[in-house]
Amino acid sequence: MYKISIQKEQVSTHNTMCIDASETPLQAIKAMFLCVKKNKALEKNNKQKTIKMSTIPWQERPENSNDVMWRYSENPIIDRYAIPSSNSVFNSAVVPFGDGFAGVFRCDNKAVQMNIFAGFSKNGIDWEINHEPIVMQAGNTDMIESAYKYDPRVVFIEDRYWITWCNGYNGPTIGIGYTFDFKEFFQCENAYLPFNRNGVLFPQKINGKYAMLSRPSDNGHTPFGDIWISYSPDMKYWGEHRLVMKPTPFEDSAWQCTKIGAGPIPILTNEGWLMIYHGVINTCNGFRYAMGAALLEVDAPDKVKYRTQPYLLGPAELYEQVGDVPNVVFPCAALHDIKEDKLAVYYGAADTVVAIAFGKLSEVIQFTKDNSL
Ligand code: BMA
Repeated sequence: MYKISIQKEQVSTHNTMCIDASETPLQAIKAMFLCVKKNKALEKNNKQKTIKMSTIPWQERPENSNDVMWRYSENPIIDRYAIPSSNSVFNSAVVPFGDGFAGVFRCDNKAVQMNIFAGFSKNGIDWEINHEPIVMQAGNTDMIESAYKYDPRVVFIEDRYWITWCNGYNGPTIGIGYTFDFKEFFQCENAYLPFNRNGVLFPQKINGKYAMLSRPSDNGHTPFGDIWISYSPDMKYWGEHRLVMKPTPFEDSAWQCTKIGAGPIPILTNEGWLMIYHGVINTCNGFRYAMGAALLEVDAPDKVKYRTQPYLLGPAELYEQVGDVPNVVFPCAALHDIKEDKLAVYYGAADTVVAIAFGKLSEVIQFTKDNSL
């Protein structure tokens, strides 16, 4: 065994590759090269953090609206044919990056194969999406099989951007990966057994552990689904699974009576974790997806303090009602500015395009408290 002395914290998720697996001198040299490269990326990333963050996309509430959340007037912001190969671009995630924003986009191609693509934007509205999908290298595992990837979420934790997505490995489960620069990507162990979807990480450790919401499901169009939370010491082994919330009784709040799933990365507020989620009702014409919010206890996010009885945003505009799958509002990301009291939620519309909805953070929180189930 060839040991390499590199600070453990600096390469924590590369441990398997950098230290334990160095059986030959060649492997050891390769591993060292990788670690040095990673540390350079880390330094660069730390420098980026000192750059002033760009302002998030924003538009005031229209004068004729009393809604707690309202749509961007130029929606949809990303067209289905945004890249040459795409049939649709939807259910995508964005995050502040450098002096602008980066994102991971779900682009289904014209064979309707699902994959994730990196993209960049100065203002969070106009996006340049790479024409080639993300290529993963091995992160904390050698097994990076993936028949398909869809519905990504992205979050910055500690020193890197973590990505979760629905990963095809003998059925859908939760894939995890990370990047320092949105150029090189590393795939880790899947979090759970199939079948699972909507894996959403918290932006910081809770009681010393990484925390992730997810939605155990089936191998098809799942006619059920609760939100669960699980914890991990190392982003590899997940356990301490706890139920967070279930669909509601039909008579209480029918828009979320069939299944629910976490959406954007939860936001830490004075009233707890603001978790925006999707809720589904099964109708004569199939599933209808709308968006609601809940407030979870800060140190025990399996405890729901409040949860909206009415939805915050449901499919009502043409681009939400008409597309490859009609009547879908599917939030996967949010940018927020606590000081400015602003929230911008990115959602997939009708499984075809990407759109944005705005709200005042304080009003969304108050609405959630005042209209709780
Ligand atoms: C879910 C997922 C989402 C999709 C939604 C509506 O099961 O597949 O990607 O947006 O259905 O079709």
